[in-house]
Formats: sequence, C-alpha cells, structure tokens
Amino acid sequence: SPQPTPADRFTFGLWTVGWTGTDPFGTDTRAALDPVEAVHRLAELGAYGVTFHDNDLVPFGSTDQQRESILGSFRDALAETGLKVPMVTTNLFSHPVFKDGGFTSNDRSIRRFALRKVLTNIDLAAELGAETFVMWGGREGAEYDGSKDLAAALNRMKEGVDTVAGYIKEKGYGLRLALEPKPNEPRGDIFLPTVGHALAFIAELEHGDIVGVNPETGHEQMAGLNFTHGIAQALWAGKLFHIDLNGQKGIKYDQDLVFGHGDLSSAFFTVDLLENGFPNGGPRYEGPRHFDYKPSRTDGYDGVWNSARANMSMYLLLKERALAFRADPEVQEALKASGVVELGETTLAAGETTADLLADRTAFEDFDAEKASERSFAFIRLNQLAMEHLLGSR
Ligand code: 3MF
Ligand code: MG
Ligand code: MG
Ligand code: MG
Repeated sequence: SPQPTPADRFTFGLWTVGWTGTDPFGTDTRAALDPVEAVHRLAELGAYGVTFHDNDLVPFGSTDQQRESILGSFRDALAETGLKVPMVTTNLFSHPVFKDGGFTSNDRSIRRFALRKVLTNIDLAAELGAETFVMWGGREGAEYDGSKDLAAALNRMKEGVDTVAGYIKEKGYGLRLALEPKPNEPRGDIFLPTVGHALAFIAELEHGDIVGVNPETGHEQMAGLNFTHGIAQALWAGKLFHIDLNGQKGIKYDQDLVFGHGDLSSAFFTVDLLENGFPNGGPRYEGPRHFDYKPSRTDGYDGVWNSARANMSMYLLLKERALAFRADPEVQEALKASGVVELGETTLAAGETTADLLADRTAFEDFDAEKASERSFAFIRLNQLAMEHLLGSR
C-alpha cells in the first residue's frame, strides 16, 4: 500500500488513536496512550500533524503549573518530530458541568465558564500556530423540545461564536473558526445538525467572515445525507475550512470507522472532489486531510496503529483511483455525453437579458419538450466507469 508523507497533509486527533474503547455499554479495552507517544508514532507513520481538545492533553481541573509541564513535553515532542498542530478544539462535552451544553446551557454561569474555557484555548491554539479552531457543540442540544427556548439557544450560540471570533480579531490571531455539525449523539438532538444548518447560521453572524464548517463524513451520513454533496456546498460557499474524514454505515450510532471502511463509493467521490476539484472548476479544498475515527475497541494497540495506517492508505489508494478516473479518455467522453460538462455552461448567454430570453422562441414556444425528453443522460455507464476505476479494473 502507498506510503504517506507529510506532503499528503494527513492529520489525526489525539482522541482518535488515544480512544481507549469506553462506550455507553462497556469500559476501556485498552490502556491509556501517552500523547507524547502518539506524536512520535504518528510522525513515524508519515502523518503531517496532530490535533487535540484541551483536555486530551491537559486533564480538566489541572493547575497552571501542571498545564505548563504537560504542554512543555508536548511541545518538545512536536519539535523532535516536526509534527504540526494545524487545528485545536475545546472539550465542552465530557465534564458533567456541560451536561446541558456550554454556549447554550440553560445555566448562565455555565455559559460564562464555557466561554472562558474556549478563550484560554484560543490563546494556546494561536501560540501553537494552528490555522483552524474547531467547535463541535456535542452537548448543545436537547432530548425534550420543551426544555429549550430554541430562539434563545440560537441567540446564545451566536453570542458565543461571535464573542470568540471577535476575540480572535482583537488579538490579531491567524485563526479561523470551523463549526462541526452533527445531528445527534450524545444529545437526542444537537443544534446545527447538518452542514446546511451550520451554513445558514454562519450567515447570521457578525464575524461570519472568519467562521466556516468542519464537516464529518459519518455525521452527515447519520442524517442520511450525502457527505460529498455537503462538503461541495461548503466549498462553493467558501466555507470548507477543515474536514473530519471517517467511515459510517448508514443511519445508526456514530461508528467512527476508518475512512473508506463505511460507504466506499461515497468515499471515492469525496476524495475525487478533494483531489480533482469540481469537474468544471471552482473553489478547491487546501486544508489538511484530518481523520476523526475510533480504532475499534475489539483491537489492541496493533489495531490502533494499523487503523491509523489504514486511514492514510485508503485515502491514497482512492486518490490514485480518482486521478485515473478523471484522466481516462473514455470517462472524459462519458462526462460530455452525460452533460456534466454542459452543466458548466451558463444558462443565459453572455450579456443575454431576461427580455432576450423571453423573446427567444426556440427556448419555449418552438422548444420540442418531447424530443428533449428522448435524451439519455447515460449516467449508469458513467457510474460503472467510476466503479471499475474504484475496483482497479481499468
Ligand atoms: C464527535 C466528534 C468530535 C469533534 C471534535 C472536534 C470528539 O462525534 O466528531 O470528536 O470532531 O470535538 O474536532
Ligand atoms: Mg464525530
Ligand atoms: Mg463520528
Ligand atoms: Mg469530528
């Protein structure tokens, strides 16, 4: 399988390889992993960077002195390995104080505590040279519709995000915020459940210019949505600031499988979009390829490091197949036959006005809808070509 290098820009959350296997029905199946060891291992495997929640590194409630000592050895490991920290995030979901959320808890004192926790971590993110600060509001939600004033909750979310974004600008930090949507789990319903909800929310912000999204493969698929379409719309809107790649098999609990170990054909088109861009041109994703997955609790540390490797291998194999797909002359011809290229043409001619369109009899009065209906778009052939490339049979 292909060998990853830092040039591939693969990054991993400390909480991914560091997940010890606790789930709602069982305890740890693996011993804790030292973040310093994680940094060394990931660097050896060819990763570019590592990301973390404040509490993946510094336990909740640590003294300033403990925090400095832990950060010291982490910084040393980064310096020794050359691993980067392109993204940092804050844990506003594990501690019981956040059981009703951070920014949208019904308790105002908890909202103020959550904001302070984030601001402290923003300073650290800037110091470590991160470009993106992710916010996953895992506990921002409800089980019971009557338990929340939904408009007030959105106002408080806006207040929280704008306060953080305003602070970044005030400090002159080179950071952008990326909101991570998820439909449910751990809350019955989480606010901003999908990429679309998050984009609409960002449009209402005061500092929305530095706020984008961090979509996760499995999160969109848990809502039955098409992940590739989700990131495509975020890209189109100039808002795909970061990405969480993993695997999920349909509408069920958050599986966090290795990338490509869920819906493989969807993963193929995700990589195709990230590596080849839109067929007719458009914005490209330039950020790290970040994996947010969980090494299955059935496996020991052999499985942890194999799964880290597997994420990168799957991505690189899919990249190879996606490049071959787009380069194949038969595919290029099929894309034309299917109208994929034609969709890149504007519907009105350059300079054509609505009045011109209304005067064009060929567009309507003389348009033969029956004749036009006869066109076969030949999408099945196109998709079979994609699947044959995916399977390496071409
Ligand atoms: C949960 C997640 C989170 C976020 C993280 C921010 C624990 O399903 O995906 O991981 O990704 O909090 O990056
Ligand atoms: Mg997730
Ligand atoms: Mg997930
Ligand atoms: Mg995630």
